[in-house]
This record gives sequence, C-alpha cells and structure tokens, in this order.
Amino acid sequence: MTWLGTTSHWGAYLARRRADGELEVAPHPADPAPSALLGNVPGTARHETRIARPAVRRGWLEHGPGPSSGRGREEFVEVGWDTALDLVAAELRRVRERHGDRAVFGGSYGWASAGRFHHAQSQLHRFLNATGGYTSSRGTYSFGTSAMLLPHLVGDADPLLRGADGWDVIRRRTDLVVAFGGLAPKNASVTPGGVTRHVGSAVLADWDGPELAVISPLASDVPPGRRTEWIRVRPATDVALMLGLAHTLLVEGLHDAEFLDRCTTGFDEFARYLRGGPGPERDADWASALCGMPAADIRALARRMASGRTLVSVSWSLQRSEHGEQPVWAGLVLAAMLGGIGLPGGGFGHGYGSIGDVGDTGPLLPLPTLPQGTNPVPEFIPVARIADLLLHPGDEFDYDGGRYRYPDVRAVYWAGGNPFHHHQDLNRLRRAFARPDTVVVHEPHWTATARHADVVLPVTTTLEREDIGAGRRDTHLIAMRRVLEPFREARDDHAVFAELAARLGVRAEFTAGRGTREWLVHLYERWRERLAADGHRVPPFAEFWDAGELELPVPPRTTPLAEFRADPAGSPLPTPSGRIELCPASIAAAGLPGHPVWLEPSDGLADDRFPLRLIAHQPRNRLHGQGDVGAVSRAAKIEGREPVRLHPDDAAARGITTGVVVRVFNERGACLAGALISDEVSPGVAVLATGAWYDPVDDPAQPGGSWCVHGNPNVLTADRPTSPLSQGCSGQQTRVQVERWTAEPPRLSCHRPPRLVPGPR
Ligand SMILES: Nc1nc2c(c(=O)[nH]1)N[C@H]1C(S)=C(S)[C@@H](COP(=O)(O)OP(=O)(O)OC[C@H]3O[C@@H](n4cnc5c(=O)[nH]c(N)nc54)[C@H](O)[C@@H]3O)O[C@H]1N2
Ligand SMILES: Nc1nc2c(c(=O)[nH]1)N[C@H]1C(S)=C(S)[C@@H](COP(=O)(O)OP(=O)(O)OC[C@H]3O[C@@H](n4cnc5c(=O)[nH]c(N)nc54)[C@H](O)[C@@H]3O)O[C@H]1N2
Ligand SMILES: [Mo]
Repeated sequence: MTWLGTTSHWGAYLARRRADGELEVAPHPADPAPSALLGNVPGTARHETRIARPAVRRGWLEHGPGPSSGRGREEFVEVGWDTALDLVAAELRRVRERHGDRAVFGGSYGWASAGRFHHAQSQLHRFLNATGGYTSSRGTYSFGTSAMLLPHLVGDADPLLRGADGWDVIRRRTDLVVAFGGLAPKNASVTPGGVTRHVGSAVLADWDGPELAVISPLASDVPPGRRTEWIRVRPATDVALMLGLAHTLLVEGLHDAEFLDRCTTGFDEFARYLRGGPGPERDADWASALCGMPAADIRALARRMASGRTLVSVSWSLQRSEHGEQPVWAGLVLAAMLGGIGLPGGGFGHGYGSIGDVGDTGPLLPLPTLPQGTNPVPEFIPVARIADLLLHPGDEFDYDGGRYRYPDVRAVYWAGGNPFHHHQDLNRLRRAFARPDTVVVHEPHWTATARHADVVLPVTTTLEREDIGAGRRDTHLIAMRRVLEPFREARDDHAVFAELAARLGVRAEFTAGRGTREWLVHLYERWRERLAADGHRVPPFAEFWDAGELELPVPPRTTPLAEFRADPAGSPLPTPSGRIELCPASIAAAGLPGHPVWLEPSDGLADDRFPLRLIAHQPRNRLHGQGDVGAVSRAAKIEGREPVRLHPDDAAARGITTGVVVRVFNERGACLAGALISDEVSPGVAVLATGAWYDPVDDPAQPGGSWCVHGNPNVLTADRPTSPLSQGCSGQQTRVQVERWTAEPPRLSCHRPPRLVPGPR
C-alpha cells in the first residue's frame, strides 16, 4: 500500500498498511523534529482494548436507568447497533421530558483526536443542541485558571496565550530567559489539532538561544544545550521566589518606574505588600527560607534580570495548582517591573515549553470548524467541577465574581474525553459517577471512562475516516486519508449522532443533508471564502484534496502589546483603565486578595505522614491516556506499572531501588507504581506522570476503599479548586508517602477488555 497523509495532536505523519496487514508510520517529510509519540500509533490502532461492538452494562440493561455503584464494576452485554441506539434515544427523550434539558450534561471535556470535522465534542454539541441543549462546561484543565485571571490584568488574554513571540524572536532579541516551571522538551511535541513542523521541539532538543535559567524541582525540565542552568526550588514556592526577586528590584532601584507609571496601574499597592504591609518584608532572605534558593543567589538573579532584556516565562503547570492565579500574576508583575512588556523577546510569556504552539513561528489563521448551533440551556459548570455537579445538585458555586447553582443532572454524555484520566480524586469521581441515571460514552478504546458507562458506543479513529486537519500555528492543512477500515462494528461519531438524530426526528437538522465528504467540501469552501475576504488565496477543495496538503498563507504578525507600549493612550488595552492593571479591583471583588500574594498550599509545605510532594505532570511517552497501550508508553513501565521517580536519598531512606514495585499513598487514595531512582529529581519530591490507565481494585484496606494497581496519580490528587475566581484544576501536585510493596501485586486488567457477554443484536 502507498503512504497516506494524516495528522494528530503530536504532529502530521504518513501511514500505510503493509502487505502483512500491520500498520506502519513515518514522520512528515517536512518535520525537523518528529514526536516520539508516533511510536505508539501502530500498537494502539488494533489493540485488544479497541471496542468491537456496542455494549450495555448488565445492571442498566436489566433494571433500567438509575443511580448505581455497579458502574465500573459490572460486566457488559454486547448488543447490536439498533438495540443500542434505540436505548439511547429513548433515554434522552425520557430525561428531557421528565427532568428538562438541563438534566443532560454534555460538557464532555477532552482532547479527542485531530480533524476539524470529526471533532467529537463539536459533533456531540451539535447533536445535543439540535435536540434541546445541555448543561455545558467552561474552560480547560490546561490553563483554566490563567484564562480567568489574565483578562482582569490585560483585558484580553489572547495576545499572551496565542500571540506569543516566536522562538526566532527570542533567539535574536532576548538576553535572559527565566523559566518558572521550566521548558520541558517532552511537552513541545504536542499541539491541539496538529503541527507539521515541530519548530519548538527542535529548539528545545538543543538549546542554543540566550542564557536560560530554569526554575524547577526537576532537571528534566531543562532543555539540553548551552547556556542553561537549573535552579532547584521547593515545589509550590515559586511565588515566594518571585516576590523576593521583585523586592530586590524595588529596594535596589532596578525596576522600570517609567514603564510602570506610563503603562500600568496598581504598582504602589503591590510595593506596599513587598515592603511588609501587612506582614514581613518579602525580601530575598524571606523568600529563601521558603523556596530553598540561597538569598545571595536570589539577589544576583534579580540584578541579572534587570541588566538586559529578560523574558519571564511561567509554565501552565504552575497555575494547575491550588492558588494557581498567584504564580501567573506575580510573574506578570515581575515582568512589568522589568519594563519589557511589549518589547520583542521581553516581558511575560505563558506556556513556553508547555505546548508546541506557544513560541511556534507558524501563521495564526482561523481554521475550518463544524458549526455547533446554539445551546438554549444557560446552566454550566467550570470544567473541573464535574464531581461536585454530580454529587451536589442544587448547591451554589462561585465563579469569576458571580454565583451559580448546579443543576440536577440525570444523563451524562461523553464523547472524546476521559474524565477518569483527567479528573482528581478518582475515588470521589467514582462516587459521583454512581449518581446519574445514565452515562453514555463514545470511545474507540475500553478506557476507564468507557468502563464506568452504561451504554458504550464504539467509534472509529482518525485512521479509519477522512477529515481535514491542522492545529494552531500550523504551517499546513492536511488532507487526512482513511488508512484502515473501521475496526469491527465501530462507526464515526458523526454517523452515530446522525442515527440518533433520526430517531429523535431531527436528522436533517443535524446532517444538513450532507454526507461526510460533502461536509469536508462545505467546511473547506466556507473557510476558503473567509480567507479570501482577508486577502488570502487557497485552492479549491478538489485541488487541495488531490495534493494531500496545502501550505497555509502567512498573514502579517500582529503585536497588540507592542502597539500598546508605544502609545498606551492611542492603543489602550481592553481594561477599565486601558493599561495593565497590576491590582485590579475586580479580582478583590471576586474574593481574592487584591494583589499577588504568597499563600502556602492548604496541605502545607511539610507533613510527617506524607512527606513527599508529588508532581503529577504530563507524560513524556504518550498524550494523556492516549497511546498508553502503545510501544513507547509500555516500554517505560516497570513491572507493568507506571514509573515513579524518586531522589536517591529518599529512596535509600525507604529501602527502595530502581525496578521494585512501590505503593504511593495518602489519606485519599493509593496506587502501585514502579520505582525509578534519579538525581534529576529534587529531594523531597516524587514524580508520577498522568495517563497510566486507571485500574481500580476494590479493597477496604486502602484509603478511599479502592486503589489503582497500575499507577494513575489522580487517585492521590485532591479535588480542590484553584480558587473561587477560577474554579480551575489543581491536579499538578499533592502530598504522598511511598513504601516498598513486598506482597504479590494484584494483576493488571486495564489493558484488556472488561468482561463481555453476548446479548440481543
Ligand atoms: N493530576 C493531573 N491531572 C491532569 C493534569 C495534570 O497536570 N495533573 N492535566 C490535565 C490536562 S492539562 C488535560 S488537557 C487533561 C486531559 O484529559 P483528556 O483530554 O480527557 O485525556 P485523553 O486521554 O486525551 O482523552 C481523550 C479520549 O478521547 C478518545 N478519543 C480519541 N479520538 C476520539 C474520537 O474520534 N471520538 C471519540 N468519541 N473519542 C476519541 C481517546 O481514546 C481518549 O480516551 O488531563 C488533566 N488532568
Ligand atoms: N508528551 C506530552 N506533551 C504534552 C501533553 C502530554 O500529555 N504529553 N499534554 C499537553 C497538554 S494538554 C498541556 S495542557 C500541556 C501542559 O503543560 P504544563 O502544564 O506546563 O506541563 P507539565 O508537564 O504538567 O508541567 C511542566 C513542569 O512543571 C514543573 N512543576 C510542577 N510543579 C512545579 C512548581 O511548583 N514549581 C516549579 N518551578 N515547577 C513545577 C514540573 O517539574 C513539570 O515537569 O502539555 C501538553 N504537552
Ligand atoms: Mo491540557
């Protein structure tokens, strides 16, 4: 077979079926730094965890809808498509009639797959909107907290989040990058929707840019290369360090008073706090006692930062933590004190090293999207409040200065996400998922979320359908070819919703009378018109499809912050004052302190029972849970379990050596993992990446009543919002203890299908 083009969140690539039937993949020829995650694709495509047929949980099939702790525990009955679709259509009708449209939760957060038409959430939302609407979710797990904070400070977060300076500008114009949370090379290969040239990965694979100071508890957050240094800090203390740096700038007169005066408001309030009003003087000595960096080094770093053009970079991970606004806010204020905001390569960056498109040099263009219709239901949740929604209907919650109420949800519909991957405190999430009447999940694989559903509908992957794909800042639009036949009875999400829409009397409204190929042409041609209106010419669909890809036009880069800086009165920011508001009243009104502050995490900086601070960061070897059954992810496992990294001293104190199975636990939960001893980790820190498929085993001896025998850190993390302003995900860190596990470890079952029995076709 010939090579066919496609794309994915880890990049564009070529795929073909070999003569022996095996899938083979190769990087896109234009990619300077293809992602290692490509190696997971062949072993995943036809893995035994693929869902072959629609399946219904036995208890739900026999007793009908209702709350049940059988979810995630009972066997499934495999049924025919017509049976499954009739059941789902009837249940949606029942819930809407009995409990109202808000009783359907369709937030369905998750990364699904690349491809602009078959984007699972867009398909689900279009379908639900056509049948009455749904309770939705707002924001992301990725940067949900900064997305709420930044508009208060700069009016519009887009120039910072999407319009960041490219790596080329940084290499030419910046003297020093100070990267809080690091520039982890492992993360840059991923961009939502895809990327054809991994520019960021190439830069971070061998840093030859300006001086780079990485502030992190982990050496692997420092890219290899020249002029880099690793500054170890105690986790969750970055704000203290930032305050100590700011204090040094202030008392030594190194801050840019002219810039602060001309372009910002509120600096005096912050300066008073630095100088001890109220509380101690937040000087370098004070900061040092908290973060562990010597005070003399803090002062020296502050002077270095003021001596040239410095980029203050804050990773997204720092805001995925309790009080997650503070490091982003303090970082921005620090950058404002240095006076570099709006200068090329200077100022404040957010998300460099977190994701591929921040720093990418590709064009920033609109992309084709599936119209979703309008949702008549006003009820929503901040995305990371899913367990609260299900456990506490009717309760109130705060969000960005407003107060709202959780509706009484009876049906949960998930397509393209894995809450049993992404959410915190999985023992609690299991209790929450026992509450609704019905859970419907579309999945290609038997993930933990599929296993916690009542009706599981098997869907195709990108390799099994046609689509058009590109990500933010991508250089190409890719014609995504069908490389494989649909697996067994799997159908496209779109086809499933079209059948359900037919049963609910809105098929024509949902499909608009178009087949898949007609949709691709339609979306493409609408997009082509939109580009043409902006003066960009791209070929008609047929020409694009024949060529297999299209190099995107490059619009001139806009630089709103530069324009603002040059003339704050003439090009004001969309804030009340038109300037950068360092201490906006709106944040105080939402219940937070009115300026950036150091706040200790509520689980403390020290704890005798759970002395290690666990970092649950993004996995190097897969995308979240996707690809966990693939070769690259599996090769890193230890005794089949996810590796947990420990410092040699912490390991020695516990009699732990590389390769042994350990139990990681706290008051909420426990999991097994495989020990990997490494001096890349700071003492007192343990690192367990997210994404090992949740493999729960009920055991009353374990905290929470069940444990994960595979190594998913979200059994340990707390389901605690970042703040009442943002209600964001705080899953990046928690406290744990680790002990050697000497008994026979329970067998893994998550990489095999659940118990399945044949039922009505
Ligand atoms: N402790 C802790 N937890 C975290 C984080 C952390 O830092 N620490 N990070 C958080 C972050 S930033 C994120 S973004 C989330 C990610 O959480 P998710 O995005 O929910 O994780 P994925 O594993 O990518 O889930 C996507 C699912 O969609 C399925 N899928 C793929 N293609 C299709 C399709 O075409 N149709 C359908 N129906 N399904 C499809 C895949 O099989 C997969 O199961 O995790 C969050 N969780
Ligand atoms: N390979 C791969 N890449 C990915 C993803 C993936 O699943 N796999 N997911 C993508 C997604 S959805 C997102 S949102 C981004 C997330 O991007 P990030 O949130 O930035 O990524 P993380 O890997 O979670 O965290 C980055 C680093 O922050 C450091 N860190 C944690 N706590 C602290 C602290 O208190 N202080 C300091 N100074 N450093 C700390 C950790 O050492 C960690 O390695 O990654 C994207 N990239
Ligand atoms: Mo994310």
